[in-house]
Amino acid sequence: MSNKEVTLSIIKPDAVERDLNNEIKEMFKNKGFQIVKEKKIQIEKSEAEKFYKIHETKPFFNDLCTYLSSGPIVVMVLEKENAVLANRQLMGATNPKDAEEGTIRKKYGISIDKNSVHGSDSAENAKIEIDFFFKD
Ligand code: IDP
Ligand code: MG
Repeated sequence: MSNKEVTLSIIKPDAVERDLNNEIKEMFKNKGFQIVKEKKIQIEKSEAEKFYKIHETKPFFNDLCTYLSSGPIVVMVLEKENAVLANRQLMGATNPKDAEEGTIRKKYGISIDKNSVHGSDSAENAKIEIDFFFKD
């Protein structure tokens, strides 16, 4: 049965800063993702805190929010069969050191905090995250 899904992807500041937008978008397209919405923005730290609220008790929360708001990001809605899982697989492990060959984080990630991309971790969170950035 077909399960066309959408998921939220973010190209994080470390990758935008290195001009990797097009390379990363090509990796999505080559895997059959359609980029159905896209915008380049910079967010306030307070918005990053809302976006990453699920991590608010983690020791890295403050640095994470400072980082996500430190420069331009590219926010995208990706569509494909089983997009949430397919995107997590293409992204690779959170720590680029653990990411497999062929993944975005293996190729471009610098460190666990500067790991180049964000991707929703469930269909439910994808909806929340897409609304967060694209609700008019
Ligand atoms: P994910 O991005 O692979 O879904 P999460 O566990 O949701 O990983 O963490 C969100 C982000 O927080 C990660 O992408 C990474 O940038 C950062 N992060 C996660 N764990 C650590 C850590 O132990 N130290 C520093 N930053 C971390
Ligand atoms: Mg996550």
